[in-house]
Amino acid sequence: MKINQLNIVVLTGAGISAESGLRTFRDNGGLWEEHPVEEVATPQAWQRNPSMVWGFYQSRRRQLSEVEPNPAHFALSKLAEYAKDFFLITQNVDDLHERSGIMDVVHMHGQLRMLRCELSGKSEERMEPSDLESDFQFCTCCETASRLRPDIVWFGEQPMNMVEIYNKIETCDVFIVVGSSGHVYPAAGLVNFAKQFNVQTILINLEEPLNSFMFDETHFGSAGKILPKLVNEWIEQSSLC
Ligand code: BV8
Repeated sequence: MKINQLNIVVLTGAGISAESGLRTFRDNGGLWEEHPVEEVATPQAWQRNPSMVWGFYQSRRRQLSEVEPNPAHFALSKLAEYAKDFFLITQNVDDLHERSGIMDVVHMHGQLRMLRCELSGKSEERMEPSDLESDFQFCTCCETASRLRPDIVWFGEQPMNMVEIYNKIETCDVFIVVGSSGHVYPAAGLVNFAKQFNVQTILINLEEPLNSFMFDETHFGSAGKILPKLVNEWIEQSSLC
């Protein structure tokens, strides 16, 4: 089938941002090695030691201005131009997909650029220099300003936009996963869900992830090299037939 006749859903993980210089979580030297999940990525950690959690996220928020999208991000924004329908889900909390030109990105685990009011639950973009200091930041939505938390889905919290995600996967033709170890649910289970609806499933990953057996087609290597080549091949094949 031609690309312009395909409904494509893509799920990305930390691996697609690795070549931009953002650390992944579970590779050697990954984020969780230095900062155990229980200490920085659970609601209990935030209650127990908010300064440690806040420092962990502020340093990652500050790093956003030091990195750029890589060829893998740009390959996906090119694919989005050719597909009949293109829906991008990311587990990543960085903004590299947006900065590579993809307009609608579904961040199922939240976003570093946003902070969330602990009282109202409202999220606001807070990336001015003063927002990135080590002090806690306070909301603009409450009469008495309340402390803001990272607008991130921590372990034990419900991922965002799941209804839309399941609906899009159920009705798509191709489900592509890029740069994810298949550790974290429900994200890692989305390929299983896709298989129930006879969706063609494709994996691009540096190493074999936990759920690689679920995929119809697998490509192992760096996404920055594989994705641009694959996308160009798909576009050429489409123009030939
Ligand atoms: C929830 C925010 C329920 C933090 C993150 C079964 C069903 C449902 C839940 C569970 C379940 N079993 C267990 C659970 C609980 C838990 C879970 O999955 N635990 C795991 C560890 C066992 N899940 C949850 O708690 C989720 N919540 O289920 O809630 C609920 C329902 C209703 C109401 C209330 C609650 C929430 C999970 C979200 C947690 N937050 N992130 C932050 O980012 O600071 S998860 C964290 O892991 C990151 O978001 C990350 O994206 C995600 C997945 O990691 P990956 O992206 O895959 O990254 P990783 O480093 O692991 O792998 C990188 C891969 O890239 C590697 O394979 C590597 O080879 C590859 N790679 C490297 N370089 C390259 C490359 N590939 C290509 N090119 C390269 N250059």
